[in-house]
Amino acid sequence: MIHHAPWFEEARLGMFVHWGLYALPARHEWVMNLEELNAEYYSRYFRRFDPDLYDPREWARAAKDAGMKYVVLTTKHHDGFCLWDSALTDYKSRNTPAGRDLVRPYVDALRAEGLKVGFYHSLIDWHHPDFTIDGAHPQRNSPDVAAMNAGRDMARYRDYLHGQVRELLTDYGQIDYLFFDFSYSEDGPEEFWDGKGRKEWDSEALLAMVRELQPGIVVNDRLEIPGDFITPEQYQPAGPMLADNKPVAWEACQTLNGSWGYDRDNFNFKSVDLLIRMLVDGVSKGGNLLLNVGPTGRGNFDPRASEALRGIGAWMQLHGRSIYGAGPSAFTPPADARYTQRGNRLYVHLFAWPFQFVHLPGLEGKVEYAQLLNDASEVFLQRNDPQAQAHNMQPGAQPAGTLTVKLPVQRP
Ligand code: FUL
Repeated sequence: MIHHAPWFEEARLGMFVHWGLYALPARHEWVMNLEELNAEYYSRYFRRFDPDLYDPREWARAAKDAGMKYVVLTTKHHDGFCLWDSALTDYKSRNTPAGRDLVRPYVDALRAEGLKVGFYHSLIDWHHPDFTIDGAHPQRNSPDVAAMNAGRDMARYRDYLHGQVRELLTDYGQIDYLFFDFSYSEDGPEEFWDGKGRKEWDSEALLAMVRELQPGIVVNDRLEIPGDFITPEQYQPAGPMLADNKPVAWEACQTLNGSWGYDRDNFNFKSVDLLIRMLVDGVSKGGNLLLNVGPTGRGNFDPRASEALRGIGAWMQLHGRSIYGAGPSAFTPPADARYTQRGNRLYVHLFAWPFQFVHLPGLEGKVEYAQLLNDASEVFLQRNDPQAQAHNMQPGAQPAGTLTVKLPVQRP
């Protein structure tokens, strides 16, 4: 059963945080798998995980200043390392130089800033004996499915997974959001579901437990059974997303630079302008944007990430009204534009600034008054404003019903 939480679609913008041991190699959160690092090698990061600058209140403030309404932290990513003090494993931050549970202060900080609390939790675990080959390599990489499956005890793994999720949803008060994650391509190795479908973690029982422990929570769709929202990853869908032909809640998760974990030498950062267009594009199609930051091994944000967040925040401060609680419009925008709508307010987002008029199909006679959002200054409408003639608006041939709006010469 799908749970609708009004806050989620109202919020529209959230922060994803990928943080764990992989912040130390600082070359992608999949480094263990991509470079086939065995458990012994990878333990060098466990022994040195000492985030002396970790201050989740700063994370929360940065998110809030960027206009974000919720934050989602990797409690455990695919490498299996736990940021909370799980009773079910020793592979956790308490046993590193960090010496403590890092999830609790995160939860407290979000609540103090009035942000919704989200957890990410990996369904696969490259540290768990039932998910590795010979306790060494991440399981995914072996072509020998039979050898890999030999001796695996998936019931034991399921108990571990369910038990950890139970801890997270029992010990930290109200949790608003849960992002389960696994990542294997459709045509990739089928090793770990062994012909029984992608239910090795018993999705139905897991989801039922989540709902029982946190009745108000929203859960994503990566258990491979219907969730409360769909999670396009690093792409923008073409239009509203549908399930059974009806629009469903969705959230695009996006990186700043193509990597989720801190990736020091990757300078391929999206511009603030592009990030804002992605947000607007999503809202115009009824979706949220979950924008990722990968904190460093010391626990703070990379300056390049902070700068992007500040840029988004500056824009959100002036334009948040076109984002929060807004969604698609029934009207079709012209090229290089998106509409977002809230109630009877239509917001026209121009991705390219035209000179000097914008022509809006089907809107003639439908708009009472128009203004720029950033400074509330009036803009003239061609047909229904007596001032229009005085402002020399004779736009030329265009389809019937088109409304012409006169814009300032320069983009404000
Ligand atoms: C993927 C993962 O494999 C990535 O590392 C990242 O966590 C992304 C959000 O989901 O499936």
